[in-house]
Amino acid sequence: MLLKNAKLYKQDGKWDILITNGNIQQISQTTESKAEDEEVIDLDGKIVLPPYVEPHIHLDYVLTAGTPRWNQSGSVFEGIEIWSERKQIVKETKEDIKKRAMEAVRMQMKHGIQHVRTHVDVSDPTLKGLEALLEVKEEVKKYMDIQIVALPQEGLYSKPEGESLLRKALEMGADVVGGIPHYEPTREDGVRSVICALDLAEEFGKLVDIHCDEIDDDQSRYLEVLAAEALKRNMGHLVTASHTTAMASYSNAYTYKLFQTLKKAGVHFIALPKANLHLQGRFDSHPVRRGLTRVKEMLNEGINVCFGLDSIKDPWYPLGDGNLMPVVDVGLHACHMTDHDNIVKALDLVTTNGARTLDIMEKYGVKEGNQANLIVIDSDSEYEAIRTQAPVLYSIRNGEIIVKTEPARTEMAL
Ligand code: 17E
Ligand code: FE2
Repeated sequence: MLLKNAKLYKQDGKWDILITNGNIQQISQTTESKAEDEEVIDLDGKIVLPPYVEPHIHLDYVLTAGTPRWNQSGSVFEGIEIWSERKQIVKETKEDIKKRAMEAVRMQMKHGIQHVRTHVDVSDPTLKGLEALLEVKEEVKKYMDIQIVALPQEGLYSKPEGESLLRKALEMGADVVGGIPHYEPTREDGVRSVICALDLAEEFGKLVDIHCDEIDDDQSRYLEVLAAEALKRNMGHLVTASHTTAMASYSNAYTYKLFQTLKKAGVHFIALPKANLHLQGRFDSHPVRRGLTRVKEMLNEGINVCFGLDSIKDPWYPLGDGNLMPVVDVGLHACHMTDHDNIVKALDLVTTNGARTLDIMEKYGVKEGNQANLIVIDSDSEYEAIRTQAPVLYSIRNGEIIVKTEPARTEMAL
């Protein structure tokens, strides 16, 4: 396959991308198609990027909002209560969970995502959510790479079997150790849960991704524990802090100190702008806090931050269709990143920065010699791609077109 006249993301000029045997053989400005029957697609200057990365979603929760009830307060904690009730009331089979997850994977695929990190609730002693997602991971691997985080959603120390379930989940094949320290009964339990996650990650050779300080409480400071411990163990590059919304409420003086540890530790951050604008500030009267982590400030300090969606119609968040473009749009607004420089590099937040977080950089990127995994979006400039929320025209994986979308056409009198 030959992709002609591509604009490579953040590069000038028009490029031809020659794909053979599923790999990017050559990227040059003068490629002639070699074989007679070569499929040639003229991209007419449209942007080619590596596939989008969804670093944080809960595929076992998708499409469950409203059963058994809707989240009235809109808070994180009511979401956890509803999910816990649902597990008692709605007796789903593994197949039911797979069906919902598969629907969500197809939404993500349509929007150019080929790498996903999903959390899965391992508070449920049957671990059927994990079984379901392990099967989904295997069944969709031709189209999507999925990493699975074992998340003790109801807290590691709220039940005696918490730790053994987490350990079992890792033995069964979860890729990443999760945690939720701000939900543990006491501060000490929260600290213990972070240490436990790092211990298990070292023991099993896994990554770490903690739901960390997803609360509007300036006293919620598990991030410093996670980062300092990761630094001591020299494993910061394998560790991710998700949400970290309490950082929006920390004083600037404390944040200054915290950033010194974060920079040394090299931990990754996932901000979930749509989900957390919805979930946070729910206990405030005006002025209502936005409750988003300090994305711009961390990026300016060289700390890796990416964006994710978190939810598709679940007890925490009622909307979402798998598309990361609106997440980028909302995130830029909410984080005061609507300056020109941040707009033109915004797609980093859902490509390279996500890939760094998932620790997949070795194979990621539109480069000669890499597997031909890429997307084409309907825009010829980085700036316009963000302004117009450019849709994905092609998603190509291993040299094959796995998604093709015709742009919508409108006729107008003017
Ligand atoms: N679980 C949690 O603790 N927080 C969230 N935002 C979601 C699930 C979606
Ligand atoms: Fe989450």
